[in-house]
Amino acid sequence: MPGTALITGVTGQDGTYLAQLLLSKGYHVYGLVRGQNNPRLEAVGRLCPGIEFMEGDLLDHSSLVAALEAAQPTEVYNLGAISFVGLSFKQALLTGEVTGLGVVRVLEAIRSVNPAIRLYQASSSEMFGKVRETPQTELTAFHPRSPYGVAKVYGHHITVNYRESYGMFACSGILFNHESPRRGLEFVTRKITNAAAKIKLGLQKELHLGNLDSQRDWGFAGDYVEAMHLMMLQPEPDDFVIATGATHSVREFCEIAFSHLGLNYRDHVVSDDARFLRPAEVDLLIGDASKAKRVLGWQPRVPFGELVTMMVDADLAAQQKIMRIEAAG
Ligand code: NAP
Ligand code: F7E
Repeated sequence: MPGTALITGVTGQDGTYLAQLLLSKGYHVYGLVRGQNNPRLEAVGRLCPGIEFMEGDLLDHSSLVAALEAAQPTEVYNLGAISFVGLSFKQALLTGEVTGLGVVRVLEAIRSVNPAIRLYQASSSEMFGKVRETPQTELTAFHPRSPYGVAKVYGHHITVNYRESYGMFACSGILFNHESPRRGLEFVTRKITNAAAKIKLGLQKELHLGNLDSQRDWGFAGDYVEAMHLMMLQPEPDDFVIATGATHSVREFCEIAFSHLGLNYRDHVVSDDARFLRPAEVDLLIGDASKAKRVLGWQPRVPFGELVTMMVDADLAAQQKIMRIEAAG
C-alpha cells in the first residue's frame, strides 16, 4: 500500500524523476523547497502534478522537524545537497554543512518526530575517489578527492551509524553518475550536449572544458530513481551500489554528442581550460551493481550511446523552441 513520501532536493534532477515515479505509484508526495521564492518551483509543479511543497532547509533543523510533523511521511528521500564537485572546492564549509551535516539533521529530525520513518540517503561514487579497486562495490574502501566526496562519506557513515545505534530503517544508495535532459548545466554531460546543440544552430562557436580523459560510469537518472524506491521496499535497510558497469571518457562523450549532429568535436572543443580543472581529480569510476541486481531485481535500461543522443536531441529541441519564440516576438 503506497504511503507518503517527503523528498528533499525535489527541485534537482533526481527530485523530479523520483516524485513522478512515486506519484505514479499512488504515493502522496511532499517536496521540501528552500528559499522564499525558489525559481524551479513552477517547473517542478508542472512536471509533477499533485505534488505538495513544504518550506525547509537542510541547514535549519527546526524546519525539518516542522516539515516531518506536518507531512507525517512514511518515507523520506534525502536528495538535497550541494552536489557540484567543482563548487565544493570553492565553498568547502558550506558543502560540509549541507551535504554532510544536513544528513544528521534529517536523521535527528526523524528520530524525534517518528523513528519508524524510512530514510533513503543519496550517497555517491565520489566517495571512492582515488579508487582502491576496480570495479567498485559496497565493500570498496573510500578515498574521497573533494570536499563534496568527504561530506558524502560523512553522510554515508552517519546513516549506517543511526541504523546500527537506533534500529532505524536508514539505507544508502551509492549511485554512480546519472544524467538526463534535466541535468544541471554545470555538469559536464549537459554542458556538452547544450553546447553541441548551440554550435549546430550557429549560436556558439567553441566549448571550453577541463580534463577530457576522466572516465565515468554514466547511467540515466530515470533508471536510478527506481533503485532508490526499491531499496525502501526491502524488509531490512541496506546499502547498494547503483551503476551500469561500463565506463567512458569525457572525450568519448564529446565524440558521440557532436557526431550525432554531424559535427567533429575536435573542431570546437578547447580542453585543459584551467577554470574547469580541479585541485584533485577522480580519474576513473566503474561500478559493480551485482548486489542491486540480485537483491532488488534492478537493471539499468538506457545504454550510454542512447543517453548521450537523448540529451543532445532534448537540447536541440529546446534551443530551436527558444529561437522560434524569439523570431515570433
Ligand atoms: P542536483 O540537481 O544538484 O539537486 C540538488 C538539490 O539539493 C536541489 O533541489 C537543491 O535545491 C537542493 N539543495 C541544495 N542546498 C539545499 C539546502 N540547504 N537545503 C535543502 N535543499 C538543498 O542534484 P541531483 O543530481 O538531483 O542529485 C540528487 C542527490 O544525489 C544529491 O544529494 C547528489 O549529491 C546525489 N548524487 C547525485 C549523483 C548524480 O550523478 N546526479 C550521483 C550520486 C549522488 P535548490 O533548488 O534550492 O538549489
Ligand atoms: O564532472 C570532468 C570533471 O561535474 C565529470 C555529481 O553529480 O557525479 C557528479 O560529479 C568529469 C570530472 O560530475 C569539465 O573534471 C572536464 O572528471 O559532470 P561532473 P562529477 O564530478 O563526476 C557524482 C557521482 C556526484 O555524486 C556528483 O554530485 O568531467 N570535466 N571538463 C568537467 N566537468 C565539468 N563540470 N565541467 C567541465 O567543463
